[in-house]
Amino acid sequence: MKAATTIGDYLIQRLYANRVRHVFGIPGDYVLGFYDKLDKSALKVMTTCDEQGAGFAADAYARVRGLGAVCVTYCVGGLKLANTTAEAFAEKSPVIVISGAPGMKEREKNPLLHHKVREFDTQAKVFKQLTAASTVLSDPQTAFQEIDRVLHTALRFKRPVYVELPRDMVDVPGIPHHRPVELHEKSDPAALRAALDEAVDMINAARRPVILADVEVHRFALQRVLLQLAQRSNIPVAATLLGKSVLSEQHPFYLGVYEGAMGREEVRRYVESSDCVIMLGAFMTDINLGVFTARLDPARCIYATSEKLGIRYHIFEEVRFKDFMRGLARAKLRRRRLESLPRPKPALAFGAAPRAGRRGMSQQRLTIRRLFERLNSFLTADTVVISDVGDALFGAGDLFIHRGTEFLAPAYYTSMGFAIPAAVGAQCANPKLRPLVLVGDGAFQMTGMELATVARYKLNPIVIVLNNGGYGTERPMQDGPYNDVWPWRFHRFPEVLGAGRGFLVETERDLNAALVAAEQHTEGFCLIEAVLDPSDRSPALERLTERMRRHI
Ligand SMILES: Cc1ncc(C[n+]2csc(CCOP(=O)(O)OP(=O)(O)O)c2C)c(N)n1
Ligand SMILES: [Mg+2]
Repeated sequence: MKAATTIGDYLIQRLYANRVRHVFGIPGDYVLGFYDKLDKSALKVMTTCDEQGAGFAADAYARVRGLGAVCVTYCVGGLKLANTTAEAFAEKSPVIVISGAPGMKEREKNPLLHHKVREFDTQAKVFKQLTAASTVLSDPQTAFQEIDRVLHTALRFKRPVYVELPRDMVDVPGIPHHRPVELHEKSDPAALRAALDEAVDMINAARRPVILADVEVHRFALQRVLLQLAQRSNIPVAATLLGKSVLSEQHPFYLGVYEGAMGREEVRRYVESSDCVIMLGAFMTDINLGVFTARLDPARCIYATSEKLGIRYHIFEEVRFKDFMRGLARAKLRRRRLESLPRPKPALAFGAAPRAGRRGMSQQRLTIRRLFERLNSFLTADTVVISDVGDALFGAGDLFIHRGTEFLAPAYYTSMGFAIPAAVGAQCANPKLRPLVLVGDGAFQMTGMELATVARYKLNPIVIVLNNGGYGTERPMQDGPYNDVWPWRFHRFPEVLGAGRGFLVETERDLNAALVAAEQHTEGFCLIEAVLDPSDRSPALERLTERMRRHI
């Protein structure tokens, strides 16, 4: 007779059934039993240096693969995931946060067990605030249903969920013959039809409609549908910074990144002067839309997300984002004449091809503008660009993402420390991708030790540390000694780790040599320390600072 499925086994089965193959985290006694199960399962445990690293890795994994998982011990580990879970919530990344906890029997007389904060449920209460659904698997009668419920929520809303697993429940069987509930959510057909009719009328009557594509197009894997919609109608597409790379930036109808005041002026003007902005999967956030400088009038907008569908001032209930987008892509939209658009031109100032000769390179000291110009010609379809917060993010807005190149960044929540652990997650999620990590010296200090995780699991990202001697982004707003950072010798990290290759880059020529070498060194990671002047800034940060100054 087949042994009954335990709660721990069921959780693992459901993760596997939803394409999860890696679980990031650090063990502890409250979760050791479950770690043993994970170790014996088809899932691979990825031990990181710090729980925050595990959280960021799981977030990036979820962004690339559709679902991610992190597993830690009670409070000392779990509470370190508060920040990464907040980010996953804010930026719509479906991460399953699994935490071990004291057993239900141990809790009976409310003893002072180690790692406990105030009450046994303190951590669960914290995560209730940070997730779309949470559960404590304390009852074998409901445990399987609870696992189904939270997973369903994560997949439906692309948000993180919390699963607490008391250590004495891991091996307890759940109810027999349970069948997992599959996710099949349908729109109300009449509401969908009415919404599509109204949207099509509005778009067809518009003089110059424009699509603004954001993060949910990516999260719901609707990139092809977006492409079809744009190709059938010839309506131009702008992306937000969070949604960057939803569409190849080489398409004739691609406009560029729309970021309000931060973005290029011609993109801003085009979007804001349109009489019909079709916002697909968009977030009305400040950084994403350029720190409150975006001017979009709801009367001219179609606003479709997984949570809300609004057409002008009408709100439609029971219409799924996927169905709406698919419906639009198939609808009778007027096919327009393709205008010549103010498209970004990829800067090839370093020579026409990535490995082209030495034309244009010099002993000039490297600037951030030239760094990004050179990177434009370095990207391939197998690159995933991962930007940390700082000029690594602002500068990357102007990068010219090729067909299939992915772009990951905490462009809304903007927590420093994302990029290096995210490289671990992204490469596990899709081993064909080689991450190109852009990280400031300040952000590197926070999670740079996850390079040890990179080394341990033989991953091979190319990490570029933008070393400008401190918190460069903050200097134009307000400067002081608090913005300085200790001058680490970043390029010597590989020596300390006994893995990878380091490069010190001070001139344009150094950069080119380092990139060519890094491209060839695929056996391990490469760390390129790019020395920049503390007062140097990317054109995007320059634009933002300039326009903010005018607004203050
Ligand atoms: C976790 C976290 N702490 C603080 C901040 C505030 N902050 C935003 S940008 C920045 C400076 C980033 O410095 P660095 O990584 O060196 O990049 P740079 O601005 O120099 O390009 C700081 C401290 C933040 N966004 N996230
Ligand atoms: Mg810096």
